[in-house]
Amino acid sequence: MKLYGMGQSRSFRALWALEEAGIEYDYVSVVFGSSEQNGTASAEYLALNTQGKVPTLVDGELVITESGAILNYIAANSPDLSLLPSNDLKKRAKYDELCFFVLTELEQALWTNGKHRFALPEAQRVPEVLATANWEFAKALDALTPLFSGDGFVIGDEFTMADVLLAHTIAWAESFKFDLPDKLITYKNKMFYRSACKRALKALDAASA
Ligand SMILES: N[C@@H](CCC(=O)N[C@@H](CS)C(=O)NCC(=O)O)C(=O)O
Repeated sequence: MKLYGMGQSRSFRALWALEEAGIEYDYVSVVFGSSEQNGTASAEYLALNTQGKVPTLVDGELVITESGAILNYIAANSPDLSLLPSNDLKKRAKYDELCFFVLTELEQALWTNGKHRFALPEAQRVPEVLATANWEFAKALDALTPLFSGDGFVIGDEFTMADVLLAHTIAWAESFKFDLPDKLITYKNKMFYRSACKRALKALDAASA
């Protein structure tokens, strides 16, 4: 498989997932907004990812461009069957619930904050929206925290791709200097301490060297 990504953006979820899954891959570090080779605005890249975003995963003829879908595809191709609950339907429902919550509630408030501080073209930024985005993030966090023991993994008693998604999103919130409950920080640190995550961080360093 070939993964196109940039640093610890959402593409890091996919890089970490590939390491957890034990799948061989090539990692291509892209340059945002550039129309040069490996730039997200190049015709070659836009042919793979029409939004010019990361991550993009290519497996033969198949191209996938949403981080949640990429994690599930990687897990489904792994010899480690526990990365994506599939036999136990109730466990799978809780896995899907958590992933959709992270992608639609928790992450969106963070992303709105990032878009209106630096990611959108300046003319599109609305600074007044930041207070609302921060309030929405705190609300989503309040909904998550009681459901989450802080010990072990987020779904059942085994590591799944939901842990990649949640831990990456908490790290993102931490880098944006959001207030986070200690138990979420402890959980994120434990997940980032996994050897697969460390290998993914090393692969990033190697790609940018
Ligand atoms: N829903 C997409 C979002 C992808 C996304 O917005 N990626 C950001 C980096 S974290 C990006 O490529 N931004 C560049 C841009 O918006 O031009 C996913 O989860 O994969």
